Amino acid sequence: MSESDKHEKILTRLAQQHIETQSWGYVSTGTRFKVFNTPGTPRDVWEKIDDAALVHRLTGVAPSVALHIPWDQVDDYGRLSDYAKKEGLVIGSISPNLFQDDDYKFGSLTNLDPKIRRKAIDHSIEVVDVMRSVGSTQMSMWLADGTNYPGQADFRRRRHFLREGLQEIYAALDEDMTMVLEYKLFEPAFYHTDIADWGQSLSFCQKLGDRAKVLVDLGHHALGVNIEHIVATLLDENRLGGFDLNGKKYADDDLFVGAINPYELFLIAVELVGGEDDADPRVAETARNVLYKIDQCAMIEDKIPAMLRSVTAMQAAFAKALLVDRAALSAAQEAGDVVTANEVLTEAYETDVRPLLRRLRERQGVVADPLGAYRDSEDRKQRISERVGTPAGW
Ligand code: PSV
Ligand code: MN
Repeated sequence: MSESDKHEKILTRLAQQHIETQSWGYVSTGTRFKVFNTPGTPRDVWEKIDDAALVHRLTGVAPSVALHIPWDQVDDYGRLSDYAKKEGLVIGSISPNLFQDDDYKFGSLTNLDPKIRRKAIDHSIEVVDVMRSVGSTQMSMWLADGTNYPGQADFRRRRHFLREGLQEIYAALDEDMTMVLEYKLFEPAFYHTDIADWGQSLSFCQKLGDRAKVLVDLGHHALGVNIEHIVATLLDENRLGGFDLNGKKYADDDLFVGAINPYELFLIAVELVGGEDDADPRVAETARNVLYKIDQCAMIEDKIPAMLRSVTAMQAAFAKALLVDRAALSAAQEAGDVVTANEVLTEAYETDVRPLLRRLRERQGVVADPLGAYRDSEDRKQRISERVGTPAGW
């Protein structure tokens, strides 16, 4: 294939990229020590939609926004969905919230009290109704459930409650809806988390049904864990449902994407691109249907610029992964030539893909430099001057 044909193929794939931004990435959040505000922060869900729409207008690849209920609760979800559509967006995945109620101190779906378990199930089923009203087909489920001390609870008993609860919620989904089930190593619980890793999530998904898949949050692993290997394994099991994209230095620090370890992001993209072209149609289909959702929280940074950085970092990671010379990689692997195999990867990683992305944006009719365009924009000035009053948070 000639260089220009190769670039054409890459541009076609990049034009199909779909990165979902999340409503709570536009609001003021922080640490348990302090929440700092930044000027221009949305005050309600409508303004969060405005910001997500702006990110899509600037990048051309972020046409959906994820919601979290009750953070984004409204009286009329039809109106919310129409509003998003008018702004050029659709509502993407929706998350129930099973972690911010006093009743959940000792767990939600794993709570010993059947009334509390019922409440958690009912809330999640209400979220299915919200999904129907806005045309969302993905429930993104994360549980904060866990314990802080050895002896605090019976692991297996909690696991049984959890399975029953998830089964009831899964059964409430329509045929065209899926559940993506997130895992997290620790926090807010420190001794054990009920779904602590990908294997535990996978085992629940296998019990639920084909429409339950694992969600990988890039911040939810111990340091040094090989996330690209997890991605490959889940692809192979046809159970990779999606990502919560962010950057992390230590744990769930929710920094913007690619800020800390862009090489890791690239290696993950290499697995995904490889999966999309896999000879096994089930693997290829799984890879093509992956949800790419951002899950970052701005603690000190301006939210829209941080979101633009994340979206463009994902574009760059994919562009580089698409540049990998797969034939040369296989040949080096076959020959046991580890140095060349690694060189093939770094060759792609070190390529400057900015000219390619500028060409892509030109074709998509968006600005060449989304972040630069936002910095100088009326949109930014207007947000800062008009959005006075209490910013939205959690
Ligand atoms: C939990 O840390 C988590 O990653 C889940 O995805 C929540 O929905 C989200 O963060 C809240 O920011
Ligand atoms: Mn997450």
